[in-house]
Amino acid sequence: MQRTTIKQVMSKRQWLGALGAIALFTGGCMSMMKGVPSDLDYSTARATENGAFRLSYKTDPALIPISKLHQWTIHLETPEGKPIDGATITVDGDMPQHGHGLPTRPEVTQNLGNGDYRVEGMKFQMGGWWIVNFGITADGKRDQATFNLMLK
Ligand SMILES: [Cu+2]
Repeated sequence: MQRTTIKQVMSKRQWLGALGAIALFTGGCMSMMKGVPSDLDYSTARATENGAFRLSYKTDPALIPISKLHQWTIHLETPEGKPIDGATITVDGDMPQHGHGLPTRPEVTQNLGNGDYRVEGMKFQMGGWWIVNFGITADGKRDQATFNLMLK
């Protein structure tokens, strides 16, 4: 088809749809990046929402791979910095712009001691903005922390 013909025939909405399809084809989730809030906090260590704990994470490998199973190690401590062992921790991930979560069900599989915990089953199937949420129950308290990730 010739360009002039398309312009005449297609409505604006169709054009946007076609452009979106092209962007998705060429850039995957990158086409959605324009909707990512500009003030997101990408820090890997933070206080939990109600301030009950502090939580941080490291990934292995350090550069998070796409579509590949990998491990995280999280570190849990009191607001004063004392490591907490024996916590019950749940993991979940989501792409807020896409309405889908992780393809896996990651779990904390081991308390490594000194407030460290191994998380297995992490896998992100596409680049873009992800949130990873940890629900923590420890010392008779319950709190959660959400981390933002921008994967490429
Ligand atoms: Cu997605």
